[in-house]
Amino acid sequence: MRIDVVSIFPTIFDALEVSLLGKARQSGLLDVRVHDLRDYTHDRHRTVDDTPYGGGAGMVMKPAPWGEALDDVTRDAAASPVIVFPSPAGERFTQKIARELSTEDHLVFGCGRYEGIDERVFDYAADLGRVRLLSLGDYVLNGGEVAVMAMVEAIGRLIPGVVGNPESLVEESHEDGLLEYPSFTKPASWRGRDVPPVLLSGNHGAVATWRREQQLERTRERRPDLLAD
Ligand code: JBE
Repeated sequence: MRIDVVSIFPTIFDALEVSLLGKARQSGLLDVRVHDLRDYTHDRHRTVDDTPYGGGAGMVMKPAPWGEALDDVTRDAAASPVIVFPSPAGERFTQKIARELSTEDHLVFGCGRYEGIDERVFDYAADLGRVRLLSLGDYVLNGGEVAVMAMVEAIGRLIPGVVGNPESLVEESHEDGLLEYPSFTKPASWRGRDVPPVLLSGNHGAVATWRREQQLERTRERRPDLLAD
């Protein structure tokens, strides 16, 4: 999969070099290209923002650098990419969306800063690919960069071969719509706290039943909204 990221803080994405995703990049499973939005400006100050029409606080990202950046990263693309703009005003990013996006050949992420991006950019991007505004959650970040890091990690680890043992993917929180069951390792007793005896019983059926009950109980307590779906 090819991933292009456009940002005014490209070095934030240096963190993608490490760990699992770093290995996936080295082995060629993931081709991540990070672009500095300021490279698509032509003035001496490399200006990417301006004051909002209609007044109001903050600055808005100018459409021209975005237009050139999106033209550039989609130019030699094989197929129509999905173009993601992280935004607190977007649709909620979920494991289901991560799964969908993990099957794409080419993703483009546009990281906004300041009060946002000139709205015409989203309309223009729709001529170049399938546009999605996606939100990590109902809180406000300073820009899209941290949200894109999270999305790239969630999507990248679902690409076959990126996570060594595919079985470790299926038993995780949210893959079956429930929270994960609790995990324990040795020793069986630690600081007066014992591992639930069923896990030491060797009875696989009983273990599976107990884990399922734990998943349901935790989900009911912590995330009743998931059970409603
Ligand atoms: O979740 N997000 O995608 C965001 C992007 C930019 C700012 N705040 C967010 N929550």
